[in-house]
Amino acid sequence: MSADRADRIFAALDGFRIELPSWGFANTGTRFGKYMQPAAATTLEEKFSDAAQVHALTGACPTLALHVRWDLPAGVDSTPQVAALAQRVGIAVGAINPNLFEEQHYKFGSFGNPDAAVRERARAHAFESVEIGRRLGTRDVSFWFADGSNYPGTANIRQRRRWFEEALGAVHARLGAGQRMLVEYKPFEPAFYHTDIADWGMALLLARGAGPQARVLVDTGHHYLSQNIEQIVDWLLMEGMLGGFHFNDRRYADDDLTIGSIDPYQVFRIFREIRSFEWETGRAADLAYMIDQSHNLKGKIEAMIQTVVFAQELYAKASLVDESALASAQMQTDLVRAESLLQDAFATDVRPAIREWRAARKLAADPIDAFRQSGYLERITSERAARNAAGNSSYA
Ligand code: LRH
Ligand code: MN
Repeated sequence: MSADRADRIFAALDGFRIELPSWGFANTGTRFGKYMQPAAATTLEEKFSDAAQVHALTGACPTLALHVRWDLPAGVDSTPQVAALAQRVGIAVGAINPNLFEEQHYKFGSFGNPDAAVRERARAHAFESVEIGRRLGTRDVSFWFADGSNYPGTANIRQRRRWFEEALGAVHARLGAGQRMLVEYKPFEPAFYHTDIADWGMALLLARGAGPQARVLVDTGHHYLSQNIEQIVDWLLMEGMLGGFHFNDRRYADDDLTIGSIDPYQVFRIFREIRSFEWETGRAADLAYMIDQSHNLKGKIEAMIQTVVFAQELYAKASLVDESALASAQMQTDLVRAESLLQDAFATDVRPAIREWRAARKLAADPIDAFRQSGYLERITSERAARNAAGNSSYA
């Protein structure tokens, strides 16, 4: 590989950071059961400890996203303990994700619930989540809503939009100067007739309506299979409304599989559009790269290491595209030349250069192998197995 290409990869990796989800280390399941892993994390301490392992081995994930009800049982009163833990472990707190789903009172929605008392409770949780973020000094409060309906005619879609606009505006008013609110869309699940924030356009209008510190979050698993996600990314970038990503992979729906396990070219195309936007505008896009996966069958820490390593490889490949050569090929409608600039970069084996980057940054050449040699898994398995064995794995 030429020195210039190796330099591009080194520069790209030095600037690449991806945030880990605390819930990716915990025993999560599907509708058809939860398979308990003896080494899975249950306490926030364990989630931070596992995240520190992944960061120590990959050098690319210094922050951990938290889900309020799952990680801060005492809400805002948990913040001093969380701040101390993050300090001690050396992993900073990342995006704060409110839980506006799961609890019984959210059966018919949260911000979109016809019951004003429930909408009030949802607002209170959202306000507390903003306050948690402010006290922990984190930037993003990341909102996803399960709100929607299962049967035609059972929900007033226009009225629910008006309730969302009011509530999101009220939340925005609570943001501190350095905070952002991210609005995540999803076309379906758990609602199977309509979802109140179902696509990028709805999220864009609601975020823009909420205020200048609101942005749209793109979860790669939240699209119909035939949608062109990188085109949506380009439109949101041009609107200045793209806040970040939840990366994962899928074969069918919101499968939350590990990045690149099904369609690695998809994430490559997204990274490439972002780098093309940065090349065109001459400025870095202000984006939060985050992982949102649930590891039901793979070992959770190995799945996370594999995910970060693969994201680094795809980002490195995207950095190899010569954007100026591509721009002229596009203008000359030299389709084959243009396409091959992407395919050549994607087909480039960047792993030797990444191993050199790891060595130069005093990181393990092979993070998965280093993890397997570390004995960490054996240690936490003996510490956690008894409690995880007691865990409830049934759906019903
Ligand atoms: C919803 C979602 C959302 C999270 C949840 C864990 O599907 O993508 O981002 O709150 O997964
Ligand atoms: Mn998500």
